[in-house]
Amino acid sequence: MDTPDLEIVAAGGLIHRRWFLAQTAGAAGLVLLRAQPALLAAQQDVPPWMKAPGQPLRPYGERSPHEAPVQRIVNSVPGTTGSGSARTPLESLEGMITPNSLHFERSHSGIPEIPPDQHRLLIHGLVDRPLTFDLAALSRYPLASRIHFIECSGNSRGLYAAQPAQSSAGALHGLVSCSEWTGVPVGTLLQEAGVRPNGRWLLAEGADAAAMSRSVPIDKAFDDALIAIYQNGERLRPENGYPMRLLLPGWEGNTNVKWLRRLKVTEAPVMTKDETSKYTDSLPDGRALQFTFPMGVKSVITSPSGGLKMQGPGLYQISGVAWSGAGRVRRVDVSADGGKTWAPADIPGPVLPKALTRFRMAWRWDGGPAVLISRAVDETSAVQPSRKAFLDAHGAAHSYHFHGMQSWGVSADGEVRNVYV
Ligand SMILES: Nc1nc2c(c(=O)[nH]1)N[C@H]1C(S)=C(S)[C@@H](COP(=O)(O)O)O[C@H]1N2
Ligand SMILES: [Mo]
Repeated sequence: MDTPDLEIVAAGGLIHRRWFLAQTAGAAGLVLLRAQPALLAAQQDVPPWMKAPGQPLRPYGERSPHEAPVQRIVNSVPGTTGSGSARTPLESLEGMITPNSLHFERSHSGIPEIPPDQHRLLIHGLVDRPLTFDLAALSRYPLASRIHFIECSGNSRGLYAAQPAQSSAGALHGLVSCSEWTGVPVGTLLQEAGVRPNGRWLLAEGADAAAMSRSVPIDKAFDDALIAIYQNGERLRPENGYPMRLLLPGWEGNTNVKWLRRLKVTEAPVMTKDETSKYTDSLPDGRALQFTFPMGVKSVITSPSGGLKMQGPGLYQISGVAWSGAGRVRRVDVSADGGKTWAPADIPGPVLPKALTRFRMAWRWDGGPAVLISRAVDETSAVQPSRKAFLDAHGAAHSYHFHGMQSWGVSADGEVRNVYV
């Protein structure tokens, strides 16, 4: 199946990213991955689904029943209703967009069932004119559409464990998803309300039973914050904040307040329960950092993934996602030998700021043990740290904002496992 002109760029069989260009350009000397010999006879048989008309048209789409095993990974806190999270099965998805039905969910007190005509957003506090908006009013403002990830700052927390947890990419890292969000820039609404000169922060409050609330510096609101009312073209899903949520691109998931009902302009942070009891970062000297807003530069290999089995030696396409709360992903390096040698992955694009970015790398697996790692670099030149470097810098009590590298060990029998290097 292989041809001799594969350009090996790093140990363990990593192949130069030019290989992808050659493939998509249809260049001569194509290296076919897994094409089967033509089964002409089989194509001449008329399958049952060609012998009668198919299913009726549907008013709202459903995926193929054969894809039903692709599910969010649900973990609710025992003894609560709806408190917990459901992770995106990253290993089952491709590209950069998360379908709405598989966007991760994280809720502190269940998903409120909100009739849109009974929901209001109030803007008050240090403003000249307090204002309220309903969904219909918001929908008439000039809308902006932007593709951004949301990542919970508790994502990848499993990597703090002393022993590597045996999980899939989604179970480990699936508290990140990426959508096209459409809504009204928060700055537009604040301008209409007229922020007083001493207005420096916003209190954002949700309409759930937790009244989840966070303080947000007002500069972020005027920079790129949205009141999102559409998600991938349709209205938000209830679990993602219907009818409206705050979207703070690149900032820790928790600040993206769902079911948004109030923005109060204040002089200083309000110190809500959600920002004092959680989401602070312990330091090795016992102190703690509060308000770590942008999410660090990060990448995850989603294929292969823990829990999957390799199909024998040969050519594979390593695939993964990278992102940064600081802007665009500039480069992703991949290693197949546990970090001794690296080569840049192919980034086919689009590459958008604060959005999941797909990378791929061709790999000839020789059937021996290998350790696959990815490392992202963003446009500010921030480099994703190794797990060890991240833990050394933050100390044992830290439990949020993990963005160190993760490694998949591939054994000779084809098992893929989370390993520490
Ligand atoms: N009102 C409200 N907003 C909320 C939450 C919540 O429980 N209530 N959870 C927060 C957390 S911790 C995260 S990570 C994100 C998750 O957004 P998603 O559920 O749309 O993925 O929403 C945030 N906004
Ligand atoms: Mo979160």
